[in-house]
Amino acid sequence: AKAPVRVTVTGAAGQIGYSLLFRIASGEMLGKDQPVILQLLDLPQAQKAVKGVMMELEDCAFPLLAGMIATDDPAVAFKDTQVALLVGARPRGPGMERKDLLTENAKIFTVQGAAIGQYADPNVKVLVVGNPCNTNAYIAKATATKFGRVKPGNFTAMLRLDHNRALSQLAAKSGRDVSSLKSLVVWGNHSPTMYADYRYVTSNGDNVKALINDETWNRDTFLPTVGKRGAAIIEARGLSSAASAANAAIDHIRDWVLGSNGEWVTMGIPSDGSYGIPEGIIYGFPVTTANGEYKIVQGLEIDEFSRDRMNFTLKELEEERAGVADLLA
Ligand code: NAX
Repeated sequence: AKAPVRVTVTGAAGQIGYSLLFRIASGEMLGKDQPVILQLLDLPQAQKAVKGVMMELEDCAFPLLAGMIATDDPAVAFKDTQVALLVGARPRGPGMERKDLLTENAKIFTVQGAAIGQYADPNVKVLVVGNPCNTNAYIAKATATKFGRVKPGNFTAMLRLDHNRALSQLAAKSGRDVSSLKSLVVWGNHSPTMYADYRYVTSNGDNVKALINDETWNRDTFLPTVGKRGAAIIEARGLSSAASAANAAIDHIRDWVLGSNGEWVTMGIPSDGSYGIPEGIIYGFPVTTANGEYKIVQGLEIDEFSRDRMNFTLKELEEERAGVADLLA
């Protein structure tokens, strides 16, 4: 049997945690033959609720669940961890400005980044889900890499929910099966400024943009629908996306660890300068994955409309980075 993989989940008592943990423990993320140990981090006041979730995990009698711990100490939660899902974050409260949200979260991700940098497995794969996820990943990366053990490329942010949302809108509009759609990319920030780029999408060999043949739909319906989907879910459900976010996190890590078989997926990763995106910024790129590594899809033509959109979402990320710069100095 395989040795268990240590998986850390932060914000384990939250609503995404509740949709995520059972699927990790059942083998949907790392494979049906891969035992896991869950290391659950949440705030002191949430420890009782985490214990409750652990009781339910026990009651599933998952064959692959080789152990679990709950803690409020990042040093314990990230000890030897091989996969870390950073879900817990400070939500925006009433009257809180965007800038306050950024700095409150910067504090959390500096602490967690330092713990990852010191205690995690050096090859740990980190996915940041907690918002603002690109900039939180940037902060965790900047803090963790100061210890010289974990590489910057191990820090990623979740654009996969935007990617999956865009796929399903394209399937509905084109009348094609969602599973037939290949080669979508969502550039930039996980925010309404993201740019879902459908120019290269194919379905059974047909170009989907040509099938739809409606640029007005792209600009006035598709991009706003995907960009505002999170708000639409809150409006309808009274709570933010949780099961779909957990599903996207599973997709992201599964593809990173087990490979995408040559297909493109979107990951928020530190830019290497590709497509003119400044190095180090955590930006949504098209990647293929194999052997636990991701590689940016190169050579795509960037037309004027796309460049404008890519710059717009980049500008927001640069502003976020500037907003936390003094905390990282
Ligand atoms: P909840 O409020 O249900 O749960 C958050 C949990 O995190 C709570 O149990 C809280 O106690 C814990 N927490 C807070 N600070 C912590 C810290 N410093 N260390 C450890 N745990 C801490 O939120 P939920 O709906 O689960 O959402 C979690 C995060 O995901 C939010 O920031 C949310 O904005 C973000 N999302 C990101 C998405 C993405 O695509 N990247 C989509 C869904 C979601 O909006």
